[in-house]
This record gives sequence, structure tokens and C-alpha cells, in this order.
Amino acid sequence: MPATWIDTKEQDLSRETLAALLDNRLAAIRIRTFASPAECAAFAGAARAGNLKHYSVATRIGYIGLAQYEYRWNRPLSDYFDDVPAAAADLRQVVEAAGFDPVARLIERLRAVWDAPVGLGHEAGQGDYYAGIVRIASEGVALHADYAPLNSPAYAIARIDGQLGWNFFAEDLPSGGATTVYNAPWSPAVARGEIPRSYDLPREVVAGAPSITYAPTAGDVVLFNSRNPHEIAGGPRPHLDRFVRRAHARPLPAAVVLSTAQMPLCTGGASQAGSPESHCAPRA
Ligand SMILES: O=C(O)CCC(=O)C(=O)O
Ligand SMILES: [Fe+2]
Repeated sequence: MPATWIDTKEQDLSRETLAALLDNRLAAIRIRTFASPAECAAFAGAARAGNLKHYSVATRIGYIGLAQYEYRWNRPLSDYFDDVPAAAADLRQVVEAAGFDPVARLIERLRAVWDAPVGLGHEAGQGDYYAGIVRIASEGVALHADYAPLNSPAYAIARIDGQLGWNFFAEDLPSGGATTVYNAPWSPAVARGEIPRSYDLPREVVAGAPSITYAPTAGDVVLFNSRNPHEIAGGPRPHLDRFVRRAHARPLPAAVVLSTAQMPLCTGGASQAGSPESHCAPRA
């Protein structure tokens, strides 16, 4: 697909910039000082002490919570929703220890500018989507795209018309860790009934495309249109941690919903039940 950006500067959050980002006309929105230094430190410390798991891909990527990648092929969608409560309990533990809930805060910030409902994504007959994966990706993340109509055709979120990735950065890195987003909206040739590979994409898909590279500055949230292939450079020190909270904002008929259906990897699973984010459910 041809490039679509009319501006590659990072923008402030407003109704207009959010709509333009969903339409893939802007490269990125940065919400500066989304969290205070004390909140960042508390969140990073709580995440380090959390129930950390690792994706089964070559680069070592630690995470707390749940993503859909490993539920994507040959698994009923109920497997994903069965694992949401335990993942939500792992996240709640971090949020409670930190005394700071980035998902709830992001929902508030989006509600303040958006005139349609904003809340967690919900799958009829199954439950809420999980929102808010915490990631520790010190070795980088390979080129991939996150777009539910292609990645998750069996889920309700396949019926969206725009998808954003958002990340809250709790720690600065001395170097490395920057994210590059390429304005080459992902449109692979897909055979009927097939779900295309979305992770570790060949470089040809972004050849010649306009790109931006944004820095993971502690305290900020950066949003971008995740149908654009994107990658994260590794830092020089493999154990240097970077904490990322992530979900996607996307409009359903008249709403913005948050979910993490699209992380390119993994599986949840833990012990307790209960959802920390039920107060974020979409308003009727
Ligand atoms: O951490 C980042 O900057 C981007 C992570 C990512 O792949 C996403 O949010 O979809
Ligand atoms: Fe991504």
C-alpha cells in the first residue's frame, strides 16, 4: 500500500490528531509526562518483581500479562479468553504494587478528547479482551505489523477500521530501544482462510517507505498506527530492562476500545482470577 502520512512530526493528543492517527495520516502522537518520575520508578520496580514470562521467539522478550500471537493459529478463540483473568490478575498485582494504573489513565486521557465511548474491547459470549501487556524488550523486537482484520479474522476486533499501538515507557535507556515505524500499511496477499505471518517480516515490505524513529522517553506515552510495520532496536546491554505497557485503541462502530489482541507473540496463564480493569469496560 502506498504511503499515507501528511506529517511525520510527533503530535500532541487531541480529537483531531487521534482521528488522523487512526486514519494513518500522522506518524505518531506523544503524550508527554503521562506519568511522574515517582510513578515511573514505582511501576518499573513493581514490573521487575512481577510474574515475568518470555516469548518463544529468537530475541528474548519478557512480558507480564497476555498477548494473542500464540493463540492465533489453530486455536479456538475461547483459549485466549480463558486466559484473560489470570493475566489480568498478574497485571493487577503490578498496578497495585506500583500504585499507578497506566491503562486506566490512558482511557481517561482518550475519553477527554474523544466524543464516542472509550473502553476495553469485549467479545460477545466470551468476555473482555486483555489490555496492558508489560514488556521488557531489551534485545529489541523484529519488524512486524499489528492489524486485527488480518491477524485475528475470527475475533470481533477483526471488524475495526483503524488500530493504534500505545506504549508507556517507565524507564529511560542510555542508548538503543528506539522504535522505527514505516509508513507502508501492511497489506499482504492472503489466501482465503489463511492468517498471514506478521512477525519478522521481510525487509521488502518497507523498502523505500517514509519512516519515523521515536525515543522511549520515561514518563511518556507514544501512540502510532500499528498497521505500519515497526521494529525496536536492541540496547547495548542485554539485561537493561525497558517496561512497556501496551494495548491498542481502535474504533468499533462508534467506540475506541483497548485490547492486546495483537502482540506478535506469546501466551498468558497464571493463578488467580479477577479483572483489574472491569471499571474500564466500554460505556453503553
Ligand atoms: O515499544 C514500542 O515502541 C513499540 C512496540 C510495539 O510493537 C507495539 O506497540 O505494537
Ligand atoms: Fe507492534
